[in-house]
Amino acid sequence: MSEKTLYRFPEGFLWGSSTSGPQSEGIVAGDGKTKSNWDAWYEREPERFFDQVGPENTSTFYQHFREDIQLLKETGHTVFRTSIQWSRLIADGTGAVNEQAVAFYRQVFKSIVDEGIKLIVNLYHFDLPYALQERGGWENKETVYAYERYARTCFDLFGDIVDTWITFNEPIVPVECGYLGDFHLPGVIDAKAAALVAYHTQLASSLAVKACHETHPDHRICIVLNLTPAYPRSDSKEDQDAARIAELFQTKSFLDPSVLGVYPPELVDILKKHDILPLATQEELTIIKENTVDFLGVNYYQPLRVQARSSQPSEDEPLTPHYYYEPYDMPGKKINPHRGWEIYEKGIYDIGMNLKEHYGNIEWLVTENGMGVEGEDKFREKGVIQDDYRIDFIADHLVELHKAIEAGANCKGYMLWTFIDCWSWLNAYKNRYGLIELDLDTQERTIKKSGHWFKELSQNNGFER
Ligand code: BGP
Repeated sequence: MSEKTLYRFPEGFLWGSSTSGPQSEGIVAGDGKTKSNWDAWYEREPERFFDQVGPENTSTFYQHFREDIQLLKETGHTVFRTSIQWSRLIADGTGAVNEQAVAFYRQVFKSIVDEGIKLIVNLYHFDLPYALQERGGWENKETVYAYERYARTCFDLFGDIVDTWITFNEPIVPVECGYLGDFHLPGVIDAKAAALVAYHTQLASSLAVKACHETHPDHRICIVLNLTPAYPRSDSKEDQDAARIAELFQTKSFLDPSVLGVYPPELVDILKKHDILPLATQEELTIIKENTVDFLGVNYYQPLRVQARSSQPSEDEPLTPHYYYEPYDMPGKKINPHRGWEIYEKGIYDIGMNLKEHYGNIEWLVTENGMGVEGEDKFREKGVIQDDYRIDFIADHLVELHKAIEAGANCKGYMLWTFIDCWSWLNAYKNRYGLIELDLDTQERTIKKSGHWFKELSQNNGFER
């Protein structure tokens, strides 16, 4: 029999999971929540959502948070991240503060902290108050300043309980899915708007960092990015160029200004060439320069594989990132068939090395990684879902993370997506990600095999295999 290896993590390494307000809280009559972009979209086109399950039916954390926080303990959490819903806290994004929401979030945050769990609170997880979307959303600079006010309000209202914050989750996703595709509102193809939305989001993030440091100098604040490395099909110059440009759009567009305080010159040149460079004032660029994040959250699910284009762009081809590269469907890749995402564990090691070598070895946490699986019911034995595939998925990634830490990566924790099966945007409840099963009919919660395994992982600060 081959000998087992022990993967022990550095002392104080954090173990836990992430969720978001819009994916977990749900809506209860009389709770004072106003409409978000997701609520409005579901009202308009429920058929776009898997099984027509919309955002009001998310995993009822609003009613069950006490029980859920106990479940965090039972699954070994030492860290937990959720988000405040802007549309719940501030009527239509700029109106009165909803006192019921204040009471709700204070109770939730206090209960988590009282359990000795490190709490990280995100201000924005794809959920814009719809009233702001109707006035142009992130294309309108008004949204930037409304967000800054919202961030300051959160620091004021909750800063006595919460000391670790996130400005945005995966800000490139609403840009790609809403302005270069139709998976988020407004669902248009408009590269100029995409560039403007990305710039305004970055400015808002930097303003939140500034506000946090001004009002609570002892607090720490980060941005969460999906730092998917871009891997070229081959060593050819064309494929290498494709990968470099893919990274400019997909990762460096937020990573560089957030961590280094400046945009990559090559990205600026490309946007200039296409005449879509957003107008930025010197004052705004100084805000971005002077207000970089204290640490990074990294979401990692899949690599980005690219190749050079097979044909030249036509005259009237609209500008999208694919103007410069094509996705590469690598033969023989390992895949999660339910989500259609490649599984490539080494990506997490490469992220760690990239941050070490090019971003001053900034401190980071894995803030999302996980495996969404459809039809988990068939894995039930004696009432418990035997999700060995999830345990293997986590362990395989942790082996690479461990290697990265040994090679000097400054990673301080691992957070799974997610602790309980939750609603996932257009996919609603199609793919289940949780350590805990959620019965949609009864709202009953049952720990899966992975939840018990995760507790041991946390208690032992590592695992053997
Ligand atoms: C991330 C989001 C999460 C979550 C996760 C899983 O990009 O930050 O909100 O949804 O992906 O993806 P999906 O729900 O699309 O399967």
